Amino acid sequence: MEDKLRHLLTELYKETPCMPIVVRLAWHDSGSYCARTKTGGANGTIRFSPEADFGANNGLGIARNLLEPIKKAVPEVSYADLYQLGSVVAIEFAGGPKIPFRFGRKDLPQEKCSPDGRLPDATKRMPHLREIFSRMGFDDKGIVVLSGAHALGRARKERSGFDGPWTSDPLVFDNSYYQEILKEDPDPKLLRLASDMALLDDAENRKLVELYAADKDAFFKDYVEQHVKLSELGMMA
Ligand code: TBV
Repeated sequence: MEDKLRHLLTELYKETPCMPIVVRLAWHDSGSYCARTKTGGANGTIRFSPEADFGANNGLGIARNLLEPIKKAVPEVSYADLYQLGSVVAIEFAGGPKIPFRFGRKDLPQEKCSPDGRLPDATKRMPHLREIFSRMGFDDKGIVVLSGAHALGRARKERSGFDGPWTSDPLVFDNSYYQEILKEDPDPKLLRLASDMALLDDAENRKLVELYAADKDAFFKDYVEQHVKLSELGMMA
């Protein structure tokens, strides 16, 4: 099953370069996790209303529709596993690290949709990001590392209200996100959210940003660890 899924996902990315929005879909499914109540997480409920219609999830129906033929071709895979494997294959396809993958996420029913408000607000800075990410079980390092996924993709006015890519090649997964946010003279064509610049607010976090900007291998190594954790939130619940 894994080989067939990886093949179909790779064929999809060759035809339609939708890697960024699939990464965002997977993160918004798993990022609803609450470690205290053991609710939410990578459980496929993002495809049901009301969760599908939350403002933070605007546009993600596009990613779900692109993945649906793969679910039809391999019906034994759960949506939760398909979204997370889709993200892992997308990152690898875009030149990022190979991320180990485990199957076994269970799809939960519509009644188990997560409440709204569990994903971060792009207009806010570190105190808000800490509150959101610590609920999932991440510390500051997790926030800095996972934000590097913004090497991929762009914001769109009609989805989030923001506009533009974070890096000059939004279909390549590398450490360029960190290089861009450190620039004193930012490229006016590139996007910087308050939540991106927040990574420079604390000396410790800034040091990590500087390390990742200078050392792609260090970024990839830490990214793999944090991504596996993100992709498995709620899996054992
Ligand atoms: C898109 C918000 C992966 N993220 C994205 C948008 C916005 C944010 C644009 C949506 C649109 O207009 O279509 C507004 N990004 C945030 C916020 C933070 C942030 C609030 C706060 C820190 N993002 C992310 C993680 C991951 C992503 C953990 C994956 C691991 N997000 C992501 C991708 C894209 C967005 C690949 O959150 C591009 C999608 C940690 C596309 O091109 O369609 C960064 C973090 O960082 C918060």
